[in-house]
Formats: sequence, structure tokens, C-alpha cells
Amino acid sequence: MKKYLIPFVLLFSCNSTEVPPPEPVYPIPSESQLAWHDLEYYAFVHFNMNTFSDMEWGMGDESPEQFNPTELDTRQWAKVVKDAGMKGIIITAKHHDGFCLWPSAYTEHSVKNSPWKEGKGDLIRELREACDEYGLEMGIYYSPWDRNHAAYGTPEYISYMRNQLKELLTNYGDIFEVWFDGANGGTGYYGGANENRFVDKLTYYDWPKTYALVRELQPKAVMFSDGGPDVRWVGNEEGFAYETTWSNLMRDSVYAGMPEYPEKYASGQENGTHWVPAEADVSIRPGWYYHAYEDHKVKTLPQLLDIYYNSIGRNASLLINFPVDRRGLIHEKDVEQIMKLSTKIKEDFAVDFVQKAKLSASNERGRGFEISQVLKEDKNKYWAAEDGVIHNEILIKFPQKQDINRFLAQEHIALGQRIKEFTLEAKTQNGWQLIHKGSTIGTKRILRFDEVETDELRFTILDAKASPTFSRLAAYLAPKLITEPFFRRDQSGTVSLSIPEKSVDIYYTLDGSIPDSQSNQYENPIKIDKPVRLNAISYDPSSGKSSEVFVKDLDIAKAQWKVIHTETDAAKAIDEDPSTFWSSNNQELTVDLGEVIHIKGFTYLPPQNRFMRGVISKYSFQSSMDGKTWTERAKGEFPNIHNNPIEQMIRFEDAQARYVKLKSLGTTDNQAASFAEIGVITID
Ligand code: FUL
Repeated sequence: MKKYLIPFVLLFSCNSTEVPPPEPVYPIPSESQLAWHDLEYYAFVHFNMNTFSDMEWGMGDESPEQFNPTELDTRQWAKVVKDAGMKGIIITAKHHDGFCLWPSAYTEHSVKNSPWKEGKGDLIRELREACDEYGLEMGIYYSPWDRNHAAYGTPEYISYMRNQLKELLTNYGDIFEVWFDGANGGTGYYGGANENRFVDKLTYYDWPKTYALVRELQPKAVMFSDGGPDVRWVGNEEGFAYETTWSNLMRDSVYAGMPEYPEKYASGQENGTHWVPAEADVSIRPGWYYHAYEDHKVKTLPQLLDIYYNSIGRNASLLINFPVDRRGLIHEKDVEQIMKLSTKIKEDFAVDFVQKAKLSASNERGRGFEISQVLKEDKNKYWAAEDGVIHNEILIKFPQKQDINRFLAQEHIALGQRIKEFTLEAKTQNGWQLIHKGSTIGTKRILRFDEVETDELRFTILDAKASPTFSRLAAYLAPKLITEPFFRRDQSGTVSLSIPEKSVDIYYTLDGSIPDSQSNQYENPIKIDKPVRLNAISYDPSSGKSSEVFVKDLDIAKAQWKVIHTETDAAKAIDEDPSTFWSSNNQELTVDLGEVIHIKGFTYLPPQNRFMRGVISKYSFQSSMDGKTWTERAKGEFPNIHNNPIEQMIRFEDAQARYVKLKSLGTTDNQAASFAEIGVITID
């Protein structure tokens, strides 16, 4: 305790006089970036032509006639988003297929030629009204890449794009974020509708002029794009930021659209010259658009919670997508899941134990910057250390022993992001125990750890770019969440289910019904070689609580399958283990199914390691009865597979096959085609 006496004496003497705030550590956020940071959590809505064509990336040759929602209700979207605690909605005004959700004067490819409201509808206007009614911000997603427009690739298209931006940014009130999708372009691996119109996305769009236009029309909006300039992509479509996440970026040389960005720069740069904070975007389902076949693949609460803690809890904002369905509504299942997340967040952060604790800091700047400032709601009140005092210890003493498992810290980012290294320790009956050693904090950092019983926390800043600041410190006890069982199936079809907690049991069904504690209890691996739906839950007998239902549609087992390749590694493509893969130098994989099977489609899982190579973007799938004569069953593209490497399911006309072959016609990085897993579909 002695250690803290001297600073407190000093403090006492400083207290009577005003002290100036610390000097900013550049870069710092602009006014609009600060307002954007406050939003923290908002929604994406992917709803457009793809909803009706059942695609992720439409070709651009769809007919406006196809766009026909039956019960479209933007107020339902706004209510869900508001109830879920989100602060705004970004809408796909125009996606890569070029269809416009507003009656643009510059194209016929819009709602005005659709049956919806007999061509009189304007979805952007309806969303504006709904957002206003529910007190939400509205943002615009606009795809520069356009597979429909005849002039795409020429200067004429750039005028078209700017004219459309003028419509969107003048006629619909205040826009909080303009989201320019970076898909396709110079490094492009996809063409347009039946053509290859690659553009150099760095030069073609003449971004400086487009950015200036947006600034002029919506000075308060932030812009998200391949090149920033205000908000950057987090580097994946899984909704995860990195442990180390700087809001700083050398914006003039590093940008989200560069191929090496996800691997090298997605965590930002300590010495970055500009403030370009990370935004984590993720869909609540595997795809961005609605597909009925994903109705049982809506993310579970544990998955959503991981996303929340790994984005908002790691100095990023969170943009969760709802693939609005063909009715024009957020699907019931998606509503259910997002509300579970909202309830859980409220529970996790219900009581802040720091509010009742005694706080002390090894250094305080002086009056107005005391450590007690971190207890205040007002984000402009903050603790700060004296200039040059980097190493700081903050002690948080609880009135009694307390179980905690969450710790939250926020820097006063208006003066720049500073902290580089910190530790959190808890005093337990065995002395000080290290809970976490970390790097960045930024606008918000939330640490999740196993429950610890403690009466005192020690939060130490070990290194920082300048003397640190905190606008908030908090500690919580989040109720335990029972996670659904982990699933594995091997090549013989044997399914194993597991859960780390020994006291938790697993129950399952194979008849489509929802399991409970009266269903089959899982004890040993189960042999499943026929197509079936497996439903499973974890159940804690002591609390009577169960997890969400784990759902898995299983097709035939691969027990008889053999790869027709000499490399032994090739078998990794059919071993049912998503973490292993095989790279094929001749760009194809051939499998002997062991017997003649009636097939209706195939599945392809690209490599699942973070920076995967050889992801197939264009394919030909063939089958054969004798392994010599082949018939092509399907040919096409796997849209958006590079950024969102989920399992692809392609269906085709029924066929009899003994042998199947997946041939790559192009990978996203021109590397040897890689296969984590391929499978066949034998059921409807
Ligand atoms: C990607 C797009 O290609 C996807 O379709 C989706 O819109 C996602 C948010 O961004 O780049």
C-alpha cells in the first residue's frame, strides 16, 4: 500500500488547481468517426435481386420482374434492430448484379420495373421512414462493381455511379455510413454476366473524386471501402477482430483492398498515420442473402456471443447482417437468435462491480482526471496520468470477495489510441494471479476469462505510446452459457459428440424431433451411414438447463470412397476433417464412390485455415460410370468464396454415378486448387 501513498499526497496538492488535458497522440478520430464509434453495434440488411434469384452474387442478367416481395415491411426490420440494441441499418441499395432498390433516374434495372407496388415502390424511402420512426441511423451499401450496366469498365459508368450516389445521398436524409464494397476488380477472379470486364479498382473508380463527392453531400457520414478512408474492413467475414487491433493505419500505403491486407495489416498499425478503425462484418447465416436451405444454419447463441466479444470486445464495431427473406421480412429464426444475443448481453453486463469498489491509481494527472472518472457514464470524463508516466498501476478493491469473469476497459480515444501492453491480475487466496496479458485496448476491450474469486484487481499498463487515459473500467460476472455439443464424423460415418464439461450430458435424436433429457443419451460414437438429420443438445442436470439445438444434415457415409490419385495426401479431401486439405497440381480431384449412387448435387469445402490458398472460384463437376467417359453435371462459380469460405452446395439434375470429379477452372489466387472436403448430395 505504501507505494500508493506518495502519489496520493501529490494528488492532494494538485487537486486544488486545474490541470490541462493531455496533448493528443496523433492520429485522432474526426468528429464523425467519434460519433460512429459511439454506435458500436448496427445491422446490415442484404435484400435485393439475389433474394429472389437465390444467389449470393447475381449475374446482372436477372429480370426486374423477379423482384417481388409479398409482405415487405421495413418497420419490422427497424423494430428487430432496435429491440436487439443495435443503432442503425445499412441497406444494399445496389449489389454486384446492379439492381437498384430505389427508382433511379439513370437505369431501368430497378424497383420501378418490378411488380412490387406496381413499380411505384422506393425501398430506400421506406427504410428511411422506418429508421426515423425507431430512432435508428441509416447507411447505404453501394457496389461499385456492376455486372448489369453495359458501360461498366468505361468512364461512362463512373458518371453513372456518381449520379446514383447523388440520388442516394441527397434524397434520403442523413446517412451515417457509405459502404463501398471492394469485391472484384483488377486482381479479379470473377467476370460479369457471361463476360470478363476486369477493371483496375485502384485507378478505375477515381476514388479521390468519389470520396470528395460523398463528403460534400454527407459531411457527417463515414466511408467504408477498400481504401478506407474512414473505416476499414476487419479482414474476414467472420466478425472477428484481432487481439491486437489498432485504429491507426498508414492509409497512404496500406488499404483493405490489397491482397496481403488480411494477413499482414488487418490488426492496424501502431504507427499508422491516419485514424481508420476496424469494422467487423458478419452474417447471422452462412450466406449474406436469404436461402431457405440455410434456415437451420442461423448462428447459435454461443457463436453470436463469440462474435460480440471478439469484435466489440477487441476495438472494432460490429455489423451483423440479416438476409431478409422473400416475403421482405427478417426471418423468425434470425429474430429469435438476435434477441437471444441481446438478452445475454444484458445479463452479462448487468452489474458492474467496479462501481462499488475502491479505486486507486499509481499516478493521476490532477483535478478532473482522477481515477474516479472511470466510473462516470459521461465518455468525456476520464482518468489520465501525468505526461511521460507510462507505467501505471490501477488497484480495484471490492468491498468483499467477489466472483468475476469479465473485465472492460476503454481508452479516451478522442486523444488517440495509446496502450501497447497491459496485464490484469486478481488477488486470490494464493496471491496475485495473472488473468490476462494483452496489447491494445482502444475504444473498448472486454476480457473474458474463467470465473475467479477475488477481492482486488490490479490493472497494469506496461507500455504505451504516451501516458495512458481511461474513460471506463468495469468488471462483471456473466452467467454461464451451456454450449451445444461439438460434432465430428469420420469417413466410415461414425459420429462423435463431445462437450468439455464433465457434468454436462448430451442427448440426441435422428428423427427430426427436438431432443430433451428424455431422448437418447449420447454415450458412445454412433454409426450413421444413411442420410439423416441429427439434432443434439447439451444438458446440465444440476441446473436443468440445456443448450441450443445443434443441427446437422448428414448425407451418406464415405466409407467406400477412394481418391484416384497417387499422392496419399489426396485422401484428406474426403476424410470428413474440415481442418485438413489437399492441393492438387492438376487442378482436380477424382473420387471412386465404391458403388453406383444416385446423386443430386455436390458440396465443396475450401481450406478452412485463416489465410487459405487455392480456393476454387470457378468449377466444373463431372460424373462417370466407368471412370473413363465423363459427363459434366454442373459448371459455374462459387460466389464470394474467398472472403466467406463456407461450404458450397450445388444441386443438379439427378444422375447415376460411380465416379465423380471436381475440376477447378480458376482459383482466387491462381494457386493449385485446394480441397478441404468434397461430398455428394443424395437427398432433396
Ligand atoms: C462482400 C460481397 O461480395 C458480399 O456479397 C457481401 O455483400 C459482403 C458484405 O461483402 O464483399
